[in-house]
Amino acid sequence: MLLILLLVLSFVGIVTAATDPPTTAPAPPCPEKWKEIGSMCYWYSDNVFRPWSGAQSFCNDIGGNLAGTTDKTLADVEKLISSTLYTTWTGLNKINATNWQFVDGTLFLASQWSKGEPGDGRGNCGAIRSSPVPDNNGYIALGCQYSQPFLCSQKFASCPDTNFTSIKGSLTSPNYPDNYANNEYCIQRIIAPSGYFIALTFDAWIVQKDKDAVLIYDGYYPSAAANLMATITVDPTNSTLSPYPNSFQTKSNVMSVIFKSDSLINYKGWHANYQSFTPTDPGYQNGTSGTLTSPNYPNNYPNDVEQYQYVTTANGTQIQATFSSFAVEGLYNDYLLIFDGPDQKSPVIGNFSGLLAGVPDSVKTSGNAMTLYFFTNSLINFKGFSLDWTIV
Ligand SMILES: [Ca+2]
Ligand SMILES: [Ca+2]
Repeated sequence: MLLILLLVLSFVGIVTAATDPPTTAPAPPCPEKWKEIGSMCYWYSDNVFRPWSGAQSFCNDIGGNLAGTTDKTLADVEKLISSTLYTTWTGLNKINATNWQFVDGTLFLASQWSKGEPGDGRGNCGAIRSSPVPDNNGYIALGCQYSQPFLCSQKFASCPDTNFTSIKGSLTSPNYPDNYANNEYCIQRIIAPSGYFIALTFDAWIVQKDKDAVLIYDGYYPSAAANLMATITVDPTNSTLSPYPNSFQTKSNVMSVIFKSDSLINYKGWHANYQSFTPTDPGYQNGTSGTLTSPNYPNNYPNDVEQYQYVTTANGTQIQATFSSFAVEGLYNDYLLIFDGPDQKSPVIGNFSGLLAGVPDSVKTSGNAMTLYFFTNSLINFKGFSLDWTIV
């Protein structure tokens, strides 16, 4: 647990705000050149002709299937193909002696047949035609071997904007741990109380590299105040692969996380945990002696604190630190870490929680730098600590 925390903390603070202005236009639900009808995106092949199975392969290659329609979308789909004189392949095909089915799973209703269809022995694949004569509209049965223009469809992204207001929690890609869909565009916002910051840490990442991405903004997206912190397409949990840190920390009380997938190929997605906390700027001391305290000391420290304090003294000196007061919620719910060196990568010389009786009178560094890290969880606070240091 502590190791994970330390790994997380080691990344915090690396990220700097990018200067790219956020775009505020919502992304269209369908990819370019696909038309939105109902809850689906449709793509018409126009002058590309294929036999039915070749048409299905073509649709698969661009992220969809041969199209299905419902009674509600049929008329709009007919309009989409009204410029062609050809009947157009759809995903309809005969699966046994009496039943027809769309390849994308859409339920086919017999009311969509053109008058007199399907007829006997006309073929096992379903094409659609658009005619000025209403009786000739709709589906006809045709031999699957004929090369026809065709119509592909795919679901469009439909994850709703979601705001999270609890102090800690997790975010995932849609459907996680099942695969996300193509064409997703999801905005998830973490909104903490005023005065809080937010840290987000990924713990699972299987996303199509360079094609599907998570964008992290410091601030409310979309708004002019939102700063793009990162556009992640490479596994942030793999520090040897990824140019990104695995943990992102805002400097405001809102974080917006956008997930975008393109029109092809989807994976299991990602999972990340977030934690809101009271920001406490790091403290820096130098010279020959001083006093370090928890925030608000001698009043109780706040919940959700993460605070670093750094002491640096002259070369060749060591630092001896003596507790005059220590009252921190025990069992490491809240704790003070002391590092023997200039940062949190230095060896730990103390990890203290509880009351004064449980901590040593003093600790001593081996060199001229000491780092303190104070963490408090979201419940229960005490008076905190006061630590006098001096060079020796
Ligand atoms: Ca993709
Ligand atoms: Ca606490």
